[in-house]
Amino acid sequence: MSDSTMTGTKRTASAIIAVALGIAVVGSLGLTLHKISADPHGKLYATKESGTINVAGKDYPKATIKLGVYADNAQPKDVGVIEAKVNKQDWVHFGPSTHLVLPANTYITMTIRAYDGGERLNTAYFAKVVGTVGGTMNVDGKDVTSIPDDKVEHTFTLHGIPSQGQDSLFVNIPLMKVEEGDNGFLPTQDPGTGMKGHTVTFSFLTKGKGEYVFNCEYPCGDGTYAKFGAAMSTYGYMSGKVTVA
Ligand SMILES: [Cu+2]
Repeated sequence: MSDSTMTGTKRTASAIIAVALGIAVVGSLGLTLHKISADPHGKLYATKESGTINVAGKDYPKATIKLGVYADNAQPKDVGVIEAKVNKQDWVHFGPSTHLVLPANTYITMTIRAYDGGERLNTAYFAKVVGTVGGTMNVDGKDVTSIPDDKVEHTFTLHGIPSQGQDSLFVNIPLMKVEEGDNGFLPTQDPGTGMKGHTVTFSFLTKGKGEYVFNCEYPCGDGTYAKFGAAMSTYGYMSGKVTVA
């Protein structure tokens, strides 16, 4: 049937159907996007500490937060950590949550216990410590400013999204890999992880309120997109949100 033979009623009806279909498509897309961006594990709040610390002549309140990096869903239990919610996919992940909430204008001390193996970074830059107080991080009791770029398991890289009208915040922490032998991971020298990983501690200053993200810059996903697929491109594994509130 050509347009000219279509009656006014029929034309109206097909227009309504087209609009309804459009709403259905956009609506389900919106729901999918909302589901993807929802927090899979809820928020992880930094713990405020008493007292202040003086950095460059200014006093800051203090807060701490702890994260882990695990090779798969079985590893937390293996190393003595109980995860409240197990991930859908059996992938490498940060835990117990990938939505961190930090107080504004505060001296944050973060501890990451990292239990995975690794290889060489694509970009050696991410083997350097960036954005911490003093420019260092502490790895298993030793202060360092970088690690060899072929000893990296993952990175904790915190940054803003361009074009947002908020204070900039950039922190890069390379996480030392656990060496592997023929029968799996070899013991480390770190009693803090029961000799199963590395304990990395660092401090940085938050500025004003804002929404930031963190991700890993070591391509640890599956084969798609040069190892940037799967865990690297799915929210809640190797990336997450950081709300400064
Ligand atoms: Cu990673």
